[in-house]
Amino acid sequence: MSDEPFQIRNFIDGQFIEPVGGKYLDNIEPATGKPYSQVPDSDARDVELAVSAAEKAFGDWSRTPAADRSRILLRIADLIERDLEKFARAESIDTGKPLSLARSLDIPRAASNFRFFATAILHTENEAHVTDGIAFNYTLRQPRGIAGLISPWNLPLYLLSWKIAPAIACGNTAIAKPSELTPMTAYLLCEVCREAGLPNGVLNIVHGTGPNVGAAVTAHPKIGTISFTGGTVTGRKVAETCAPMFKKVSLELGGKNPNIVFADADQDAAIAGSLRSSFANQGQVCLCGSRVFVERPAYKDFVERFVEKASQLRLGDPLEATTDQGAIVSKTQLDKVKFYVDLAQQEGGTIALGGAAPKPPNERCQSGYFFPPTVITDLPVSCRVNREEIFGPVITITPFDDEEEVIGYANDTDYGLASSVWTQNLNRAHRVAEKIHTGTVWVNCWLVRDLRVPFGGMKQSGVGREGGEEALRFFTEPKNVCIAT
Ligand code: TXE
Repeated sequence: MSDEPFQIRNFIDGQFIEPVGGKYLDNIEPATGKPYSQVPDSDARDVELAVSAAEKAFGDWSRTPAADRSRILLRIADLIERDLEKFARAESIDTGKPLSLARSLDIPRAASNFRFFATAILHTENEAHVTDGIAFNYTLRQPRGIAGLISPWNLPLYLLSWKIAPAIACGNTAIAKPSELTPMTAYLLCEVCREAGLPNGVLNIVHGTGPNVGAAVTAHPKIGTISFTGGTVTGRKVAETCAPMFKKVSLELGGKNPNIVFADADQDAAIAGSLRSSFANQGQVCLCGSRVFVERPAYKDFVERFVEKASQLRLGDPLEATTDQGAIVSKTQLDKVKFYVDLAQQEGGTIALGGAAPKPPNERCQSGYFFPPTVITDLPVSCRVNREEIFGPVITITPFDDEEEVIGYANDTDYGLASSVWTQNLNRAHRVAEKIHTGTVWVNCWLVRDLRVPFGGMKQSGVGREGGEEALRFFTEPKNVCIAT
């Protein structure tokens, strides 16, 4: 075993190659705070190589029959499942999330993303319209060309596959830029794609920072379609670059999601569901319900029981089987979480649970980035902690007195990604779901995902929808052919 850290390579034209500039960044393991590998610090020159490869591959790939594209994507899904443990371990080490979560959620969902789109393209329907006595119109949905796919660090393989699968299933070629914080599973995916027989240049992965590589992908004139998932601040930069170039853009951004618990709800289910929606992946999921609102008659009991359950979540080394709460992805993100907990106390909040960095879970994790599940009460609804995305294991719980009041609270945010409503009153469930301004409303559940439904946010949570038919429409260009009769 050499002393040199393992160096990830870019994957361009079916080959693993060094960055043109020969520079690398340390890839830090969140659980230890120490580098465990290196990732290419690529730049626009590497993006140019990837564009050439994607351009060269587009002709044949776009003309490949859907059944053949489907077969390759199904093979990719099978190989991800074959190598599940290898992917899950890499994901856990890279992100700090519990290995159990990577094994049960992230990696299986990545395989299902490939499988879903591999079969979806076999059943697409194209419209036809007869203009009486004059013409016959039909719609051709054609691949758009090279797609630029930029993904974040929180669900690395899950969100990257959510973009790669539909993009290439539709006959496009792709240049993907994973987060520089969590590159490992993207690297392993390239090995699997090559083994599955994906032709060279169909998928190219260029590793590196946002400003050096992400910005180059976004600005490249030959990359006409951009699918971005990340923070709202960065999403705005992507949109500003794409707008004057008339690129097709999908933005899946941040959230500050309401989780509303009515007094008539099944409180056991609401508490169990709220624990997951509050602290899954250390609260680093854009869909987490970080603003909990509880109807006053149930409020005191909910807070007591929720805090008790949350105190039992086991914070530990992500690689240990008993761990429920792993490490925060980076020192930067940990500092952001600590900042908001301090701010909450300045804004008058009460720390009902957590609130301070814990002792390291073991010797190996002495210098890791850990923060316990934290519950804050007694905050004003419109304070900064209740308006700004924290993206960590920190939630607020606030009482409310009636439906109109809580809908006002829920909608009083710049975001509009997702929400949960817990009630056993069916009429109220439909009424509230209709009035909440979010792209997804879960009733008596959270993170139940059906890949056929449109998925995305309103307001500053994003533009466009991914998933299902929406994704197939996003990654294709409809052309109307009108034939005079
Ligand atoms: O996101 P960034 P980060 C939120 C969350 C988090 C914040 C920042 O609040 O604290 O975003 O997280 C690439 N042009 N979400 O730093 O910076 C970057 O390299 C093109 C919500 O991860 O948006 C990475 O690959 N690309 C989100 C990707 O963009 C650029 C999940 C995301 O990085 C770029 C993650 C640029 N100028 C964070 N700058 C969600 N909705 O799930 C950076 N990138």
